[in-house]
Amino acid sequence: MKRLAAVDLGASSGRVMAGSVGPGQLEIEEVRRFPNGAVRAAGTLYWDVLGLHREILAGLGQAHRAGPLDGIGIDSWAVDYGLLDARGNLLGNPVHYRDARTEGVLERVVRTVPERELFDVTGLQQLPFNTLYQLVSEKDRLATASTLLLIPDLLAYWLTGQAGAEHTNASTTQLYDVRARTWATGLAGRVGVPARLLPPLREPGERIGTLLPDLAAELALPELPVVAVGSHDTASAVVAVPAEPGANFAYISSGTWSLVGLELDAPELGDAALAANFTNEGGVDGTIRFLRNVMGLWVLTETLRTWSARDERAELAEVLAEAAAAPPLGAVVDVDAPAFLPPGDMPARIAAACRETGQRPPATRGELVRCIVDSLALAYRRTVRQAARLAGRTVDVVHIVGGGAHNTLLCQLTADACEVPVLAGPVEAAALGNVLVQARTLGAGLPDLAAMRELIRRTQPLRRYTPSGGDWAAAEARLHPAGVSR
Ligand code: ADP
Ligand code: LRH
Repeated sequence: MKRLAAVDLGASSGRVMAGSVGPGQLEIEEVRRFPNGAVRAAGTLYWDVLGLHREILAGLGQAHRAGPLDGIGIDSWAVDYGLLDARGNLLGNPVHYRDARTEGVLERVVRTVPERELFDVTGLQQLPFNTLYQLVSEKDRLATASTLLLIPDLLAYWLTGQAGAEHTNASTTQLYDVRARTWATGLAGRVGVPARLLPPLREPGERIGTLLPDLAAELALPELPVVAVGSHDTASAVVAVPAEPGANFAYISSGTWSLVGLELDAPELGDAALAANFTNEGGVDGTIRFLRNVMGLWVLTETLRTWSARDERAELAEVLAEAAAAPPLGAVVDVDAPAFLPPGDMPARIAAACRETGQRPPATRGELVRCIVDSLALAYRRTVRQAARLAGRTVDVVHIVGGGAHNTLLCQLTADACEVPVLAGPVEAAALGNVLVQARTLGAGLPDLAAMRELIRRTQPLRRYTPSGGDWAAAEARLHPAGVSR
């Protein structure tokens, strides 16, 4: 048996999980969970990256005390980074991708490098917060920097002293050549990002290094190997999608964001994929994650936050029960509208979106939450269908992994909206994918993704939802009368 620590940092919470892997065996337990999110200071939204580092160290110590560890892997949300100076010191605090500093940057950049060309090289969807746009927004500060490290690479650097960039997360920067699997240094130069900032790439499964001796001593840990996993949380989550061999499956990695798409062997770079704003992110073992970002449970979390800021106490389980009892498909909104991206008053934005599309805004808490969950399921339908059409595939089953797999209303409505069965679970897919890739590196067998998924199917609780109807096409027509829009 190997016992492995998976550090998995989502945009809402971080956790240190301990996974045990042996022949035909896979168990995972939560060792430590801590909140994560934006911290606003002097008008800028930051991450508390040092707080995350402190929590990781505490979690690793705890995990090892509960049973000796054999390795450590780190995955996190994508696109964000820290800059280091020539001595390896952090220059400034990493900024949150929802910060307003990227407003208008994408529009400026595409005047220099047209969208078609950007997509041709990087295969990436246009999101205003792609690393490329974040870097351009702080171009004047780049002269003092010598290395850019994406969040999981930065945290691994603090554990091992080794700097590098793991491929799956590098592929989310829009500075990565999706076909050559190298940094797109020519593109970086054209937008004014110095190529010297981009560190050597490393494959998921590579050993990054070992815990620094002083850290190991402080934590009473051995000098454990730190292994590069699919360091983009979505890449690790897709590893743990319990797809049957040969199945025509789509996946939804449903957490703060919902990442909805297919696993392909090669990027899909046609005009239709560009027009539909699909992305080709790098997956573990050279796969391509052909997907689209759907705004996700963020809209619900932010709604709860808005209510609690007004002292209207609202527990998730309670409002979901009210939503389940509310009339179906009363009002729907396009959750992917840019208005829902920044933090703020989601109930007010939802009401405004309903009025704009000639619908009566939700009148009660239950109706509002029902509107969010219906709208998410509708976006899942739209995106799964688009992905299948663009890739020339059929989809017979949709896997939901991540925290959204706990949401029984959302899972049922997804089966209804997509008109195919939904298989929900595992909830901790990213941590499981992280553990499995480490386990392979450290000699636990598991030669390929199929073997990893087989182990997930055999060991993890999954729940099946069967389609039960609803007029989803009519709901879609309320939002996009002329067909699917971008
Ligand atoms: P991230 O990795 O982005 O931080 P997670 O995958 O942990 O996100 O998912 C968090 C979301 O999962 C929460 O915002 C919540 O909506 C949903 N969730 C978690 N637990 C439950 C639950 N017991 N019932 C319903 N939804 C849940
Ligand atoms: C999900 C995620 C997603 C990215 C976003 C920034 O946690 O990594 O895949 O697009 O965060």
